[in-house]
Amino acid sequence: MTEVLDTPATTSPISTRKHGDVLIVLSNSPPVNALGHAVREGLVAAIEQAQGDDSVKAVVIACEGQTFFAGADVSEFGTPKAFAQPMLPQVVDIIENSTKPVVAAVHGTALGGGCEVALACHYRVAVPTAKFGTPEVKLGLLPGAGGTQRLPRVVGVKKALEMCATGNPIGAKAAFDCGLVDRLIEGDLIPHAVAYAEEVRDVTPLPKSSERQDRIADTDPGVFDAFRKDHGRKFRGFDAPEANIQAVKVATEKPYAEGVLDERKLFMELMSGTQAKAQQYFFFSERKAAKIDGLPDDTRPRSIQKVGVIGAGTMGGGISMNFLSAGIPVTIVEMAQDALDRGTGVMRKNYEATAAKGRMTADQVEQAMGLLTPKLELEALADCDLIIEAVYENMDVKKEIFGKLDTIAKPGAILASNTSYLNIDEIAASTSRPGDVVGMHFFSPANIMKLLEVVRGAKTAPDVLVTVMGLAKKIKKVAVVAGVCHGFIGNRMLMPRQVEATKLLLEGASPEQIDRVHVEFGMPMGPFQMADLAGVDIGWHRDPSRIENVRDALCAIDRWGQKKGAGFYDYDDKRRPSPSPKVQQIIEDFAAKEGVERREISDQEIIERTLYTMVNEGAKILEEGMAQRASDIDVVWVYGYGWPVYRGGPMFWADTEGLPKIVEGLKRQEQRMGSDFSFSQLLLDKAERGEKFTR
Ligand code: 3H9
Repeated sequence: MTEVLDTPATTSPISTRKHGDVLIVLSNSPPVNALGHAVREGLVAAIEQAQGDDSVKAVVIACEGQTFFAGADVSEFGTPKAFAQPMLPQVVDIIENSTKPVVAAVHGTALGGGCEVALACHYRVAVPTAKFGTPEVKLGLLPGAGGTQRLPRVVGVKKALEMCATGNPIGAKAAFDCGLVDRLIEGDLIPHAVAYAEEVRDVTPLPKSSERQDRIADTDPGVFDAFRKDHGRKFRGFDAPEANIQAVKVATEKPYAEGVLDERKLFMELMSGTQAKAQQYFFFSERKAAKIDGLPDDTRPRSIQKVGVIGAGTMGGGISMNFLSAGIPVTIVEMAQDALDRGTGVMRKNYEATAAKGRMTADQVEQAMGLLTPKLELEALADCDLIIEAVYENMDVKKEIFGKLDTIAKPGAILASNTSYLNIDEIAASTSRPGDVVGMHFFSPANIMKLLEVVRGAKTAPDVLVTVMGLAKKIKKVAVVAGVCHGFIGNRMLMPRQVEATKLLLEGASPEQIDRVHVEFGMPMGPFQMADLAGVDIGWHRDPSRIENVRDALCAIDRWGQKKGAGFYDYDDKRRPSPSPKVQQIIEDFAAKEGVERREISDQEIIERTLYTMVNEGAKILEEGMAQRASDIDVVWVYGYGWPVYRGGPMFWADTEGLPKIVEGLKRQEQRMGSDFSFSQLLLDKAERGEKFTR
């Protein structure tokens, strides 16, 4: 059969060619075939071409490169291009109204608008590795090109709710099982899609997703509330999940033509809100974080085939699991056999728990554990390409370990410390190769938390940085580069919050009030709930007779937090907290001893002294060059501490509040905060000049 090139690919990202009587419409718009204006225009032109050509009996839409359309072009949002005709809702209608059958041939990720294009096609075929999803909710949106109306009509209400309101994609096999995919293709996608198009080209009437009723007829109206109830915790504070639920519900109540109008209205409401702006900002921030400014262009990563981890405690074990799960062998070293056994036992247990939840097979557990070599001597790390030290926070101990590693590690091996506060340059100075030393600060539980702070020492070599950033992506972490300062980005910003929260207790606020303000703001927990979870005794001097603050007083009477059933709160046997009169008394006694006058504290004061101070610290981090950009700070706080992504992160939030307002609030509290506080000049300057931290 002959193939005739009708449109040269150079003039448009969309090209067409004929294979017999099937018109193949190909998109080539790297990196992810986002549905920007040129792509939309090209698609419409291609459908018109098929309509106008009697020799074309069917159409296949496919994409080149890594993926089928991964959605609307998010970088167009907020620009005139987003509204340039044809807009996506029109494009999908034009596809569905084609009088010739259109087959979507899907590989990679058909996401958002891409999934909507596929839904508008009369048929969908996919390779087994393809994924389908409507992740708009993660951008603070809903599928706005008929997706909320077509999807339930194709896959049923429950599946559509799950996909739209959580944004999680499904695999091709699941998509086939729920009716989203008509055929799974083994082998070359486009020839098989063409063959499929030839099979179905005479079928009448054309199946249109928008006209189907079978999957939504007799929907139990209770399904929506049940879904809300199941996901209430996860959706707390977010606007978009509820709008997605409402839009899917409309599909069950109104004809398609009316449903899409409701969908449009809900979409536009979300789009004009601050949450969508914050979430879209965050999407790009996360990707920007991977980019390191100012490195030589020819910097190439080192090869990492084998990793060593020193310390089989909670951190060392969690860190190791990241590499094992990614198929990278790990040698883990502990000082004593029982600690080594305990550590590896915990790792196995964690994997087995994941398998029990169906997220891993028993074989995968064995595969991962099979890549682990437990050892008792540092010399076993001699052949590792990267060695991560994860022992307790003590500079002398770390220096001793790095001194030894210097004599053991092979030339070119990267030596990393998981320290969460300590000076990487000082650690590096205990070796003869400071260029190979870097900080890799994982967050606990290290096998789960996505954030990795990569601490760049004064002498860290560019290729070491590039290697670690690349490796982070491989182990599914989001890495952010930080400079050497006490606590780096995340923990450094936690400090002023902690200092002011503790002072507020003495001045009259309760742990419950301070925690409530943070939770209402959208944090997963407040500072005292966090202290109880992590352990009130962290950093405690362990001398019960030395009581210098409320924390010491709690530790001295065994109130170490959840693990002891008591901390800032009392806990029942199901770890449910309740306010503690005893703690209240300790706080009041302390206030009296320190001569602190107690008064009513407003929620606004708590915000100003605990959140505005964090913004101020973030500004100091920026002006000292300890973070590359404000958005990196936001990535740290969203992924490391659960800052609500719908507020973008502390720096984006400060911008939305308005920097003059932040400065005004801090000035109001300046006197109360005393010598613990000093203004960031950058914050003052930006507020004065009417500038923002983020774009
Ligand atoms: C939507 O569709 C709305 C409609 O319902 C209604 C409209 C009316 N746009 O992530 P990566 C860029 S909303 C623009 O590193 P991976 C990304 O910034 C959209 N750019 O690759 C990066 O650029 P750079 C719904 C996009 O392989 C580069 O591509 N769709 C878009 O790890 C590589 O990205 C989504 O939410 C986009 N849509 O993952 C899907 N997507 O190199 C969002 C990516 O300059 N995208 N870029 O930093 C993803 O989930 C992942 O990018 C994907 C690839 C899984 C596709």
